[in-house]
Amino acid sequence: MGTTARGSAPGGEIEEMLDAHEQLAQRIVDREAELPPRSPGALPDDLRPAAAGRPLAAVVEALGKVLDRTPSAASPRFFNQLFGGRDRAATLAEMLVPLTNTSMYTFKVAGTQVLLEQEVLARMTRFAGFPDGEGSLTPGGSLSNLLAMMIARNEALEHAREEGVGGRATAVYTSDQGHYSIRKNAGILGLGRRAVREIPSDHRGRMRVEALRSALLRDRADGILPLMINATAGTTVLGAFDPISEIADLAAEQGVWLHVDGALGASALLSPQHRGLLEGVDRADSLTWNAHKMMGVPLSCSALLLRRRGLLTGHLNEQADYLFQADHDALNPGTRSIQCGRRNDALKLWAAWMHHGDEGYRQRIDKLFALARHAARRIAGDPAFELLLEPESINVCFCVRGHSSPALCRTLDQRRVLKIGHGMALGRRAIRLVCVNPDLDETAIDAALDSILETAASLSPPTGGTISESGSCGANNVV
Ligand code: ABU
Repeated sequence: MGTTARGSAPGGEIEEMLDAHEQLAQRIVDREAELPPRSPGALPDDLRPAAAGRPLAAVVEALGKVLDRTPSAASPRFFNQLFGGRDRAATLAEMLVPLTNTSMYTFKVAGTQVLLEQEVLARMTRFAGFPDGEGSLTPGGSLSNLLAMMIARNEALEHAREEGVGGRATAVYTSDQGHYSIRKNAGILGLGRRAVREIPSDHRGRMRVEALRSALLRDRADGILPLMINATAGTTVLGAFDPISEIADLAAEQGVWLHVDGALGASALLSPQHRGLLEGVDRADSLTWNAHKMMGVPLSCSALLLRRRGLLTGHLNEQADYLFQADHDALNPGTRSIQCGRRNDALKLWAAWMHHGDEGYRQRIDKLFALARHAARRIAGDPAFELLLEPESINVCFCVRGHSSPALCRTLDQRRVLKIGHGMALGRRAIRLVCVNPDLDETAIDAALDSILETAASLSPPTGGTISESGSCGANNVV
Protein backbone atom coordinates (compact mmCIF):
# COMPACT_ATOMS: atom_id res chain seq x y z
CA MET A 1 0.00 0.00 0.00
CA GLY A 2 1.11 3.51 -0.64
CA THR A 3 3.91 2.73 -3.07
CA THR A 4 3.77 3.80 -6.70
CA ALA A 5 4.42 0.96 -9.08
CA ARG A 6 7.25 1.57 -11.51
CA GLY A 7 5.95 2.39 -14.95
CA SER A 8 2.67 4.00 -13.89
CA ALA A 9 2.00 7.41 -15.43
CA PRO A 10 3.63 10.35 -13.65
CA GLY A 11 1.23 12.40 -11.54
CA GLY A 12 1.47 15.41 -13.84
CA GLU A 13 0.05 13.52 -16.78
CA ILE A 14 -2.86 12.24 -14.71
CA GLU A 15 -3.63 15.79 -13.63
CA GLU A 16 -3.47 17.00 -17.20
CA MET A 17 -5.88 14.24 -18.22
CA LEU A 18 -8.33 15.02 -15.41
CA ASP A 19 -8.22 18.79 -16.06
CA ALA A 20 -8.83 18.24 -19.74
CA HIS A 21 -11.71 15.91 -18.95
CA GLU A 22 -13.34 18.52 -16.75
CA GLN A 23 -12.95 21.23 -19.37
CA LEU A 24 -14.29 19.10 -22.18
CA ALA A 25 -17.21 17.88 -20.08
CA GLN A 26 -18.10 21.48 -19.27
CA ARG A 27 -17.85 22.36 -22.96
CA ILE A 28 -20.43 19.67 -23.79
CA VAL A 29 -22.84 20.93 -21.14
CA ASP A 30 -22.40 24.60 -22.07
CA ARG A 31 -23.23 23.98 -25.72
CA GLU A 32 -25.90 21.32 -25.64
CA ALA A 33 -28.92 23.63 -25.50
CA GLU A 34 -28.24 24.25 -29.20
CA LEU A 35 -27.75 21.52 -31.75
CA PRO A 36 -24.34 21.46 -33.48
CA PRO A 37 -23.89 22.25 -37.16
CA ARG A 38 -24.44 19.24 -39.37
CA SER A 39 -21.11 18.48 -40.98
CA PRO A 40 -21.24 15.19 -42.81
CA GLY A 41 -18.58 14.48 -45.35
CA ALA A 42 -14.89 13.86 -45.05
CA LEU A 43 -13.14 14.03 -41.71
CA PRO A 44 -10.86 17.11 -41.66
CA ASP A 45 -7.16 16.35 -41.88
CA ASP A 46 -6.47 17.63 -38.38
CA LEU A 47 -8.79 14.93 -37.02
CA ARG A 48 -6.93 12.04 -38.61
CA PRO A 49 -4.28 9.98 -36.80
CA ALA A 50 -0.93 10.22 -38.58
CA ALA A 51 2.41 8.42 -38.58
CA ALA A 52 3.73 10.85 -35.99
CA GLY A 53 1.98 11.09 -32.67
CA ARG A 54 0.76 14.32 -31.08
CA PRO A 55 1.07 15.63 -27.53
CA LEU A 56 -1.89 15.21 -25.23
CA ALA A 57 -2.74 18.92 -25.54
CA ALA A 58 -3.22 18.50 -29.30
CA VAL A 59 -5.50 15.53 -28.74
CA VAL A 60 -7.51 17.60 -26.25
CA GLU A 61 -7.92 20.32 -28.86
CA ALA A 62 -9.03 17.76 -31.45
CA LEU A 63 -11.47 16.25 -28.97
CA GLY A 64 -13.01 19.68 -28.45
CA LYS A 65 -13.59 20.01 -32.20
CA VAL A 66 -15.19 16.58 -32.34
CA LEU A 67 -17.47 17.37 -29.40
CA ASP A 68 -18.53 20.65 -31.00
CA ARG A 69 -19.87 18.61 -33.92
CA THR A 70 -21.57 15.95 -31.81
CA PRO A 71 -25.24 16.18 -30.80
CA SER A 72 -25.94 15.56 -27.13
CA ALA A 73 -28.82 13.31 -26.17
CA ALA A 74 -29.21 15.50 -23.07
CA SER A 75 -30.16 18.48 -25.24
CA PRO A 76 -33.71 19.78 -24.76
CA ARG A 77 -33.89 19.58 -28.56
CA PHE A 78 -33.30 15.83 -28.65
CA PHE A 79 -36.37 13.59 -29.09
CA ASN A 80 -34.97 11.28 -31.71
CA GLN A 81 -34.28 8.06 -29.90
CA LEU A 82 -35.56 5.84 -27.13
CA PHE A 83 -32.91 7.30 -24.80
CA GLY A 84 -32.15 10.86 -23.75
CA GLY A 85 -31.27 13.12 -20.85
CA ARG A 86 -28.40 12.73 -18.43
CA ASP A 87 -28.53 10.88 -15.14
CA ARG A 88 -25.93 12.47 -12.87
CA ALA A 89 -25.14 9.48 -10.64
CA ALA A 90 -24.97 7.04 -13.55
CA THR A 91 -22.87 9.41 -15.65
CA LEU A 92 -20.45 10.01 -12.80
CA ALA A 93 -20.00 6.28 -12.30
CA GLU A 94 -19.60 5.68 -16.02
CA MET A 95 -16.85 8.30 -16.26
CA LEU A 96 -14.84 6.27 -13.74
CA VAL A 97 -15.12 2.93 -15.53
CA PRO A 98 -12.12 3.34 -17.86
CA LEU A 99 -9.90 4.40 -14.98
CA THR A 100 -9.97 0.91 -13.52
CA ASN A 101 -10.49 -0.65 -16.97
CA THR A 102 -12.25 -3.58 -15.42
CA SER A 103 -13.27 -6.64 -17.42
CA MET A 104 -16.27 -8.32 -15.92
CA TYR A 105 -15.31 -11.95 -16.38
CA THR A 106 -13.76 -12.83 -13.04
CA PHE A 107 -13.87 -11.67 -9.45
CA LYS A 108 -10.10 -11.76 -9.48
CA VAL A 109 -10.04 -8.96 -12.06
CA ALA A 110 -13.26 -7.07 -11.33
CA GLY A 111 -13.48 -7.42 -7.54
CA THR A 112 -16.55 -5.93 -5.90
CA GLN A 113 -17.92 -4.86 -9.27
CA VAL A 114 -19.02 -8.48 -9.72
CA LEU A 115 -21.13 -8.24 -6.58
CA LEU A 116 -22.64 -4.94 -7.75
CA GLU A 117 -23.59 -6.56 -11.03
CA GLN A 118 -25.18 -9.49 -9.24
CA GLU A 119 -27.08 -7.07 -7.03
CA VAL A 120 -28.61 -5.04 -9.88
CA LEU A 121 -29.44 -8.17 -11.86
CA ALA A 122 -31.11 -9.71 -8.81
CA ARG A 123 -33.10 -6.52 -8.35
CA MET A 124 -34.25 -6.61 -11.97
CA THR A 125 -35.21 -10.28 -11.80
CA ARG A 126 -37.31 -9.54 -8.71
CA PHE A 127 -39.14 -6.73 -10.51
CA ALA A 128 -39.70 -9.13 -13.41
CA GLY A 129 -41.26 -11.69 -11.07
CA PHE A 130 -38.45 -14.23 -11.57
CA PRO A 131 -37.59 -15.07 -7.91
CA ASP A 132 -35.34 -17.97 -8.97
CA GLY A 133 -34.03 -16.21 -12.03
CA GLU A 134 -30.68 -15.01 -13.29
CA GLY A 135 -29.41 -12.47 -15.77
CA SER A 136 -26.57 -11.11 -17.81
CA LEU A 137 -25.74 -7.59 -18.93
CA THR A 138 -25.18 -7.37 -22.66
CA PRO A 139 -24.09 -4.61 -25.08
CA GLY A 140 -27.68 -3.75 -26.05
CA GLY A 141 -31.23 -4.94 -26.59
CA SER A 142 -30.42 -6.67 -29.87
CA LEU A 143 -27.79 -8.77 -28.11
CA SER A 144 -30.10 -9.52 -25.19
CA ASN A 145 -32.67 -10.72 -27.72
CA LEU A 146 -29.94 -12.74 -29.47
CA LEU A 147 -29.00 -14.45 -26.23
CA ALA A 148 -32.65 -15.26 -25.50
CA MET A 149 -33.13 -16.67 -29.00
CA MET A 150 -29.98 -18.76 -28.74
CA ILE A 151 -31.12 -20.30 -25.45
CA ALA A 152 -34.65 -20.84 -26.78
CA ARG A 153 -33.19 -22.55 -29.85
CA ASN A 154 -30.93 -24.81 -27.80
CA GLU A 155 -33.70 -25.70 -25.37
CA ALA A 156 -36.01 -26.70 -28.24
CA LEU A 157 -33.29 -28.45 -30.26
CA GLU A 158 -31.23 -30.29 -27.71
CA HIS A 159 -28.33 -31.02 -30.04
CA ALA A 160 -28.10 -27.50 -31.43
CA ARG A 161 -25.29 -26.32 -29.16
CA GLU A 162 -22.99 -29.19 -30.12
CA GLU A 163 -24.10 -30.01 -33.63
CA GLY A 164 -25.98 -27.01 -35.01
CA VAL A 165 -29.50 -26.69 -36.30
CA GLY A 166 -28.95 -29.35 -38.97
CA GLY A 167 -31.48 -28.11 -41.48
CA ARG A 168 -34.44 -28.48 -39.10
CA ALA A 169 -37.20 -26.06 -40.14
CA THR A 170 -38.06 -23.79 -37.24
CA ALA A 171 -40.17 -20.69 -36.64
CA VAL A 172 -40.00 -17.62 -34.42
CA TYR A 173 -43.04 -15.39 -33.89
CA THR A 174 -43.09 -11.66 -33.32
CA SER A 175 -45.51 -8.92 -34.25
CA ASP A 176 -45.20 -6.74 -37.32
CA GLN A 177 -44.26 -3.96 -34.87
CA GLY A 178 -41.47 -6.02 -33.24
CA HIS A 179 -37.84 -4.96 -33.29
CA TYR A 180 -35.74 -5.83 -36.34
CA SER A 181 -33.21 -7.63 -34.16
CA ILE A 182 -35.51 -10.66 -34.12
CA ARG A 183 -35.06 -11.08 -37.89
CA LYS A 184 -31.37 -10.23 -37.76
CA ASN A 185 -30.76 -12.69 -34.94
CA ALA A 186 -32.59 -15.46 -36.79
CA GLY A 187 -30.03 -14.97 -39.56
CA ILE A 188 -27.13 -14.96 -37.10
CA LEU A 189 -28.34 -18.09 -35.29
CA GLY A 190 -28.66 -20.23 -38.42
CA LEU A 191 -32.45 -20.31 -38.28
CA GLY A 192 -32.74 -18.09 -41.33
CA ARG A 193 -34.57 -14.78 -41.47
CA ARG A 194 -37.47 -16.50 -43.20
CA ALA A 195 -38.13 -18.44 -40.01
CA VAL A 196 -39.54 -15.24 -38.51
CA ARG A 197 -43.33 -14.93 -38.71
CA GLU A 198 -44.50 -11.34 -38.50
CA ILE A 199 -47.88 -11.55 -36.84
CA PRO A 200 -50.30 -8.72 -37.65
CA SER A 201 -50.99 -6.18 -34.96
CA ASP A 202 -54.29 -4.54 -34.03
CA HIS A 203 -55.47 -0.93 -34.16
CA ARG A 204 -53.23 -0.15 -31.15
CA GLY A 205 -50.13 -1.85 -32.51
CA ARG A 206 -50.51 -4.92 -30.26
CA MET A 207 -49.94 -8.44 -31.55
CA ARG A 208 -53.17 -10.23 -32.51
CA VAL A 209 -53.15 -13.38 -30.41
CA GLU A 210 -55.60 -15.28 -32.63
CA ALA A 211 -53.37 -14.62 -35.64
CA LEU A 212 -50.42 -15.87 -33.58
CA ARG A 213 -52.31 -19.05 -32.72
CA SER A 214 -53.19 -19.65 -36.39
CA ALA A 215 -49.57 -19.17 -37.47
CA LEU A 216 -48.31 -21.55 -34.79
CA LEU A 217 -50.82 -24.26 -35.65
CA ARG A 218 -50.15 -23.87 -39.36
CA ASP A 219 -46.43 -24.33 -38.80
CA ARG A 220 -46.97 -27.38 -36.62
CA ALA A 221 -49.19 -28.90 -39.29
CA ASP A 222 -46.41 -28.28 -41.81
CA GLY A 223 -43.82 -30.01 -39.61
CA ILE A 224 -42.09 -26.76 -38.65
CA LEU A 225 -40.88 -26.50 -35.06
CA PRO A 226 -41.99 -23.33 -33.22
CA LEU A 227 -38.95 -22.15 -31.24
CA MET A 228 -39.94 -18.91 -29.62
CA ILE A 229 -42.68 -16.34 -29.32
CA ASN A 230 -41.42 -12.81 -28.88
CA ALA A 231 -43.92 -10.49 -27.19
CA THR A 232 -42.92 -6.85 -27.33
CA ALA A 233 -43.32 -4.64 -24.27
CA GLY A 234 -42.95 -1.18 -25.75
CA THR A 235 -42.77 -1.34 -29.53
CA THR A 236 -40.15 0.79 -31.21
CA VAL A 237 -42.45 3.24 -32.96
CA LEU A 238 -45.73 3.30 -31.02
CA GLY A 239 -44.45 2.19 -27.62
CA ALA A 240 -47.28 -0.37 -27.57
CA PHE A 241 -47.44 -3.43 -25.32
CA ASP A 242 -48.43 -6.85 -26.62
CA PRO A 243 -50.96 -8.72 -24.43
CA ILE A 244 -48.35 -10.76 -22.57
CA SER A 245 -50.79 -12.64 -20.37
CA GLU A 246 -52.82 -14.00 -23.28
CA ILE A 247 -49.64 -14.81 -25.17
CA ALA A 248 -48.26 -16.59 -22.09
CA ASP A 249 -51.39 -18.77 -22.02
CA LEU A 250 -50.81 -19.74 -25.63
CA ALA A 251 -47.08 -20.30 -25.13
CA ALA A 252 -47.80 -22.59 -22.15
CA GLU A 253 -50.48 -24.49 -24.06
CA GLN A 254 -48.15 -25.00 -27.02
CA GLY A 255 -44.98 -25.57 -25.01
CA VAL A 256 -43.13 -22.72 -26.76
CA TRP A 257 -40.49 -20.46 -25.21
CA LEU A 258 -41.91 -17.04 -24.42
CA HIS A 259 -39.50 -14.12 -24.63
CA VAL A 260 -40.57 -10.57 -23.82
CA ASP A 261 -38.62 -7.85 -25.59
CA GLY A 262 -39.01 -5.13 -22.98
CA ALA A 263 -35.98 -3.18 -24.15
CA LEU A 264 -38.11 -0.07 -24.04
CA GLY A 265 -41.01 -0.96 -21.78
CA ALA A 266 -39.72 -3.27 -19.02
CA SER A 267 -38.85 -0.20 -16.96
CA ALA A 268 -42.60 0.22 -16.45
CA LEU A 269 -42.19 -2.62 -13.93
CA LEU A 270 -40.74 0.02 -11.60
CA SER A 271 -44.07 1.84 -11.45
CA PRO A 272 -47.09 0.34 -9.68
CA GLN A 273 -49.19 2.64 -11.85
CA HIS A 274 -47.87 1.25 -15.12
CA ARG A 275 -46.52 -2.24 -14.43
CA GLY A 276 -49.91 -3.70 -15.40
CA LEU A 277 -48.83 -3.14 -19.01
CA LEU A 278 -46.54 -6.14 -18.53
CA GLU A 279 -49.05 -8.35 -16.75
CA GLY A 280 -48.02 -11.96 -17.27
CA VAL A 281 -44.32 -11.23 -17.70
CA ASP A 282 -43.58 -13.40 -14.66
CA ARG A 283 -44.66 -16.37 -16.82
CA ALA A 284 -42.20 -15.53 -19.59
CA ASP A 285 -39.02 -17.55 -19.96
CA SER A 286 -36.89 -14.50 -20.66
CA LEU A 287 -37.03 -10.73 -20.67
CA THR A 288 -34.92 -8.05 -22.32
CA TRP A 289 -34.71 -4.85 -20.29
CA ASN A 290 -32.64 -1.84 -21.35
CA ALA A 291 -31.65 0.39 -18.46
CA HIS A 292 -30.30 2.89 -21.00
CA LYS A 293 -33.82 3.77 -22.08
CA MET A 294 -36.41 4.83 -19.50
CA MET A 295 -34.00 4.32 -16.56
CA GLY A 296 -31.68 6.93 -18.06
CA VAL A 297 -28.41 5.03 -17.62
CA PRO A 298 -25.83 5.99 -20.30
CA LEU A 299 -25.56 3.68 -23.29
CA SER A 300 -25.31 0.85 -23.29
CA CYS A 301 -26.88 -1.03 -20.42
CA SER A 302 -29.11 -3.93 -21.33
CA ALA A 303 -30.05 -7.02 -19.36
CA LEU A 304 -31.27 -10.40 -20.46
CA LEU A 305 -33.19 -11.91 -17.56
CA LEU A 306 -34.17 -15.57 -17.35
CA ARG A 307 -36.88 -17.10 -15.19
CA ARG A 308 -34.87 -20.31 -14.54
CA ARG A 309 -31.40 -20.17 -13.01
CA GLY A 310 -28.70 -22.27 -14.67
CA LEU A 311 -29.55 -21.67 -18.32
CA LEU A 312 -26.74 -19.16 -18.85
CA THR A 313 -24.10 -21.57 -17.60
CA GLY A 314 -25.72 -24.43 -19.46
CA HIS A 315 -25.64 -22.67 -22.80
CA LEU A 316 -22.56 -20.43 -22.52
CA ASN A 317 -19.96 -22.03 -20.27
CA GLU A 318 -16.60 -22.91 -21.82
CA GLN A 319 -13.33 -24.19 -20.42
CA ALA A 320 -10.65 -21.49 -20.20
CA ASP A 321 -8.13 -22.43 -17.55
CA TYR A 322 -5.97 -19.43 -18.40
CA LEU A 323 -8.84 -17.22 -17.29
CA PHE A 324 -11.01 -18.91 -14.67
CA GLN A 325 -8.28 -19.67 -12.15
CA ALA A 326 -9.59 -18.34 -8.89
CA ASP A 327 -12.92 -18.44 -7.10
CA HIS A 328 -16.05 -20.45 -7.70
CA ASP A 329 -17.86 -19.97 -11.02
CA ALA A 330 -20.61 -18.10 -9.18
CA LEU A 331 -18.09 -15.27 -8.81
CA ASN A 332 -16.92 -15.50 -12.42
CA PRO A 333 -19.64 -14.01 -14.68
CA GLY A 334 -17.50 -14.83 -17.72
CA THR A 335 -18.83 -18.37 -17.44
CA ARG A 336 -22.31 -17.01 -18.16
CA SER A 337 -21.82 -14.19 -20.68
CA ILE A 338 -21.83 -13.97 -24.44
CA GLN A 339 -18.60 -11.92 -24.43
CA CYS A 340 -15.20 -12.85 -23.03
CA GLY A 341 -13.68 -9.44 -22.26
CA ARG A 342 -16.70 -7.45 -21.11
CA ARG A 343 -16.91 -3.80 -20.16
CA ASN A 344 -18.43 -2.81 -16.88
CA ASP A 345 -22.02 -1.74 -17.48
CA ALA A 346 -23.08 -2.54 -13.94
CA LEU A 347 -21.44 0.33 -12.07
CA LYS A 348 -23.54 3.08 -13.70
CA LEU A 349 -26.79 1.18 -13.17
CA TRP A 350 -25.88 0.44 -9.56
CA ALA A 351 -24.98 4.11 -8.96
CA ALA A 352 -28.25 5.31 -10.47
CA TRP A 353 -30.27 2.87 -8.40
CA MET A 354 -28.36 3.84 -5.26
CA HIS A 355 -29.17 7.47 -5.98
CA HIS A 356 -32.82 7.17 -6.98
CA GLY A 357 -33.90 4.10 -5.08
CA ASP A 358 -37.01 2.24 -6.22
CA GLU A 359 -39.09 5.25 -5.21
CA GLY A 360 -37.10 7.69 -7.34
CA TYR A 361 -37.41 5.35 -10.27
CA ARG A 362 -41.17 5.07 -9.74
CA GLN A 363 -41.38 8.86 -9.91
CA ARG A 364 -39.20 8.99 -13.00
CA ILE A 365 -41.29 6.44 -14.92
CA ASP A 366 -44.54 8.11 -13.89
CA LYS A 367 -43.18 11.47 -15.01
CA LEU A 368 -42.18 10.17 -18.45
CA PHE A 369 -45.62 8.66 -19.01
CA ALA A 370 -47.24 11.90 -17.84
CA LEU A 371 -45.12 13.96 -20.24
CA ALA A 372 -46.27 11.75 -23.11
CA ARG A 373 -49.91 12.15 -22.08
CA HIS A 374 -49.38 15.92 -21.95
CA ALA A 375 -47.88 15.91 -25.46
CA ALA A 376 -50.78 13.81 -26.73
CA ARG A 377 -53.36 16.18 -25.22
CA ARG A 378 -51.64 19.18 -26.73
CA ILE A 379 -51.44 17.51 -30.16
CA ALA A 380 -55.04 16.28 -30.05
CA GLY A 381 -56.21 19.79 -29.14
CA ASP A 382 -54.54 21.52 -32.09
CA PRO A 383 -56.16 21.07 -35.51
CA ALA A 384 -52.79 21.58 -37.21
CA PHE A 385 -51.73 18.22 -35.81
CA GLU A 386 -53.15 14.75 -36.12
CA LEU A 387 -52.53 12.34 -33.24
CA LEU A 388 -52.17 8.78 -34.50
CA LEU A 389 -53.46 7.27 -31.28
CA GLU A 390 -53.34 7.80 -27.53
CA PRO A 391 -49.85 6.77 -26.40
CA GLU A 392 -49.66 3.61 -24.35
CA SER A 393 -46.28 4.64 -22.95
CA ILE A 394 -43.74 7.35 -23.83
CA ASN A 395 -43.79 7.51 -27.64
CA VAL A 396 -46.21 10.00 -29.14
CA CYS A 397 -46.88 9.50 -32.85
CA PHE A 398 -48.48 12.27 -34.85
CA CYS A 399 -48.41 14.20 -38.08
CA VAL A 400 -48.66 17.82 -39.12
CA ARG A 401 -51.60 17.98 -41.47
CA GLY A 402 -50.59 18.43 -45.07
CA HIS A 403 -46.92 17.83 -44.38
CA SER A 404 -44.66 14.92 -45.06
CA SER A 405 -43.29 13.59 -41.78
CA PRO A 406 -39.89 12.59 -43.25
CA ALA A 407 -39.44 15.95 -45.00
CA LEU A 408 -40.42 17.86 -41.89
CA CYS A 409 -38.05 15.85 -39.68
CA ARG A 410 -35.28 16.39 -42.22
CA THR A 411 -35.85 20.16 -42.22
CA LEU A 412 -35.97 20.28 -38.41
CA ASP A 413 -32.61 18.53 -38.37
CA GLN A 414 -31.02 20.61 -41.13
CA ARG A 415 -32.10 23.84 -39.46
CA ARG A 416 -30.89 22.53 -36.08
CA VAL A 417 -34.33 23.03 -34.54
CA LEU A 418 -34.95 19.52 -33.23
CA LYS A 419 -33.63 16.01 -33.50
CA ILE A 420 -36.80 14.01 -34.02
CA GLY A 421 -37.55 10.98 -36.18
CA HIS A 422 -40.45 9.29 -37.88
CA GLY A 423 -41.73 5.76 -38.25
CA MET A 424 -44.37 3.61 -39.88
CA ALA A 425 -47.24 2.61 -37.64
CA LEU A 426 -50.86 1.71 -38.32
CA GLY A 427 -50.17 2.14 -42.03
CA ARG A 428 -49.07 5.76 -41.61
CA ARG A 429 -45.73 7.49 -41.52
CA ALA A 430 -45.77 9.61 -38.41
CA ILE A 431 -43.42 11.80 -36.43
CA ARG A 432 -42.32 10.03 -33.23
CA LEU A 433 -41.78 12.22 -30.18
CA VAL A 434 -40.06 10.18 -27.47
CA CYS A 435 -40.63 11.55 -23.96
CA VAL A 436 -37.67 9.88 -22.28
CA ASN A 437 -35.85 12.85 -20.76
CA PRO A 438 -37.18 13.54 -17.24
CA ASP A 439 -35.26 16.83 -17.07
CA LEU A 440 -37.80 18.21 -19.52
CA ASP A 441 -41.15 19.54 -18.41
CA GLU A 442 -44.45 20.33 -20.08
CA THR A 443 -43.17 23.75 -21.15
CA ALA A 444 -40.25 22.13 -22.97
CA ILE A 445 -42.60 19.68 -24.69
CA ASP A 446 -44.86 22.57 -25.73
CA ALA A 447 -41.83 24.47 -27.05
CA ALA A 448 -40.80 21.46 -29.14
CA LEU A 449 -44.29 21.13 -30.60
CA ASP A 450 -44.45 24.88 -31.30
CA SER A 451 -41.15 24.71 -33.14
CA ILE A 452 -42.46 21.85 -35.29
CA LEU A 453 -45.48 23.94 -36.30
CA GLU A 454 -43.33 27.02 -36.95
CA THR A 455 -41.02 25.04 -39.17
CA ALA A 456 -43.94 23.46 -41.00
CA ALA A 457 -45.49 26.91 -41.55
CA SER A 458 -42.24 28.14 -43.05
CA LEU A 459 -42.36 25.35 -45.62
CA SER A 460 -44.82 26.76 -48.03
CA PRO A 461 -46.12 25.10 -50.08
CA PRO A 462 -46.00 22.07 -47.77
CA THR A 463 -43.06 19.71 -48.05
CA GLY A 464 -44.99 17.41 -50.21
CA GLY A 465 -43.99 14.93 -52.73
CA THR A 466 -46.11 12.34 -54.27
CA ILE A 467 -49.27 10.96 -52.81
CA SER A 468 -48.44 7.61 -51.35
CA GLU A 469 -50.40 4.63 -50.12
CA SER A 470 -48.18 4.46 -47.09
CA GLY A 471 -49.03 8.14 -46.72
CA SER A 472 -48.43 10.56 -43.94
CA CYS A 473 -51.35 12.42 -42.49
CA GLY A 474 -54.28 14.67 -43.12
CA ALA A 475 -56.12 15.64 -46.22
CA ASN A 476 -53.02 16.10 -48.34
CA ASN A 477 -51.58 12.73 -47.40
CA VAL A 478 -48.14 13.50 -48.75
CA VAL A 479 -44.86 11.75 -48.07
N1 ABU B 1 -33.16 -0.38 -30.53
C1 ABU B 1 -33.83 0.82 -30.31
C2 ABU B 1 -34.37 1.42 -31.53
C3 ABU B 1 -33.78 2.71 -31.82
C4 ABU B 1 -34.77 3.82 -31.67
O1 ABU B 1 -35.79 3.80 -32.34
O2 ABU B 1 -34.56 4.72 -30.89
